[in-house]
Amino acid sequence: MSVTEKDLERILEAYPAKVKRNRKKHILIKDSSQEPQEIEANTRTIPGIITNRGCAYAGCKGVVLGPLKDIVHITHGPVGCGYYSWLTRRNKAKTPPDGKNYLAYCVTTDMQEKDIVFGGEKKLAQVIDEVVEIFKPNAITISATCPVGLIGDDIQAVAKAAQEKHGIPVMGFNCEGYRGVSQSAGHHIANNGLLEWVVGKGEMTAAPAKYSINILGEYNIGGDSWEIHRILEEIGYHVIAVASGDGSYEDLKNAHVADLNLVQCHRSINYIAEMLEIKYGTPWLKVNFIGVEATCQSLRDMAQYFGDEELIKKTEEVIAKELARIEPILEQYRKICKGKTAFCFVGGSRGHHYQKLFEDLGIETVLAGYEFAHRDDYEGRQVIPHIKVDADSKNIPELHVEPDPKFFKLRISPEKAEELKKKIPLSYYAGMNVDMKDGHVIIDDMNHFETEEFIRILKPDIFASGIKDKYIPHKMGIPSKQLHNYDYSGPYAGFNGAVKFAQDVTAMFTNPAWNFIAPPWKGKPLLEGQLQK
Ligand code: CFM
Ligand code: HCA
Repeated sequence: MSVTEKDLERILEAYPAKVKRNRKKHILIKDSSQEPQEIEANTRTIPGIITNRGCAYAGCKGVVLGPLKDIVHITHGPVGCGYYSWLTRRNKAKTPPDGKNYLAYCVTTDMQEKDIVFGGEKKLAQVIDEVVEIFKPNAITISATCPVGLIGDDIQAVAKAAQEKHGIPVMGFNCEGYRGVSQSAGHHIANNGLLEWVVGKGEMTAAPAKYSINILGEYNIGGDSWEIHRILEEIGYHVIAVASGDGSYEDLKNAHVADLNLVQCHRSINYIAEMLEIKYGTPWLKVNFIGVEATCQSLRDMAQYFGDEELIKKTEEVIAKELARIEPILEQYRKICKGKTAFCFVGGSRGHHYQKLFEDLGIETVLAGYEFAHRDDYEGRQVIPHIKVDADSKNIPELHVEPDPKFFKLRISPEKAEELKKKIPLSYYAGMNVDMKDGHVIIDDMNHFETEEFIRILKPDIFASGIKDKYIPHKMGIPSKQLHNYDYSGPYAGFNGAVKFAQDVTAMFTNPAWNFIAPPWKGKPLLEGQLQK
């Protein structure tokens, strides 16, 4: 089953002319003879369309800052924003011996009408005092939600005064929901703040061990980063900081001394990776620990980067051991998964990353897309050399960073880093469009109407996406897997994660419940049809 240009035309026909013109630019049928195919991305969703996107606050507080466990994150705004970003993402964290893990708490100023009318600054200052008294955290963040920006509370002034009063870092993030067109703008705001106020503030002046690395853009959803740690530590890497899954203010302060930055989710963290390269000369390497093949490739790229014979040997040993352990298990699941098809529509990197894991199991991704990625996530950085083409980069000012010569001396030259990047295929970040097969659909900011239409045509065996659209395919009789929070499961990263994923999707395919749901196209006429008779 595939989608033709005629099918696409028919789907878009339902829209008013202007909307049709807009949406057409966000949908591609992959055709490698046309490479590079351009797609429109990171532009405003048309009002009235049911999108899966979130807001700048979600990207800043929910995604990038939220997982830092020794910080109390205050949401300044009415209660809903804090409440709905409270634990739903399933970013896990272990409590360290000092007990500083505040992730289970939802701290908000709970603004009321009175605060909206007379201003919320006093209330915010009071909440900070209470937080310091009760928790004594290592740092505090304040994230502003829409009404705060509209009434003009000066959260930066409150943060500054509180920092002086309490003697701990208090960081204000102006991530009001309406900034930018999606959560992507919030990533950028959070990245700027972390580089300005956290990274580089630690005492370390040199890497504490051989092969010291940071893992950027990994959020420990369902325990992913624990599995990645397990593998890396066995090979002999030393992880200084993770941004930001199971991460902490204390670790992130010293991220500037690492030899190499791994970039797992490029979309949410590329700004920090690039600023670290400019300021401290730390090169970054794009990795993907989702999928067996992808994990092996990433480990090999890392070993190549350091170029040490011992490390290359140890990497191969660990890969061989892990594969010998998991391959026979995966082979059992492949018997059921092989030949099935999937839709893979997630935020800004998983729509691409998870195709590798499906592929490991013999499942082909026939439609994929991102909610809020930028063009470079689709087309690849080879094609689009810099993210400045994008809308939110115009709205969110770049943070000005200067090279710090002390750290440059510790590293390989930028020329050598460039040379290495060319040798290591994954480090040149190839986008989704590069990997998808001809005839398959690539779609940006897919909405609920289009979801139904494409399901009707392609009838996938599994639909992978988020909570907002999960029940559309369910009602159509198609199993649906959340790839944001993994429903209640995980980890899905690395070798053990691949096994867990195989087990979960196989259980979905074999669940007899689906036999009791008739998709609408197989059943009775729809209500409208009956009324028209
Ligand atoms: Fe990066 Fe993420 Fe994603 Fe993302 Fe997100 Fe997420 Fe996601 Mo949900 S940071 S872009 S803003 S990989 S929260 S852990 S699952 S949409 S694809
Ligand atoms: C967010 C967080 C989210 C939402 C998931 C979903 C997550 O964007 O604010 O819509 O299912 O991963 O928790 O992406």
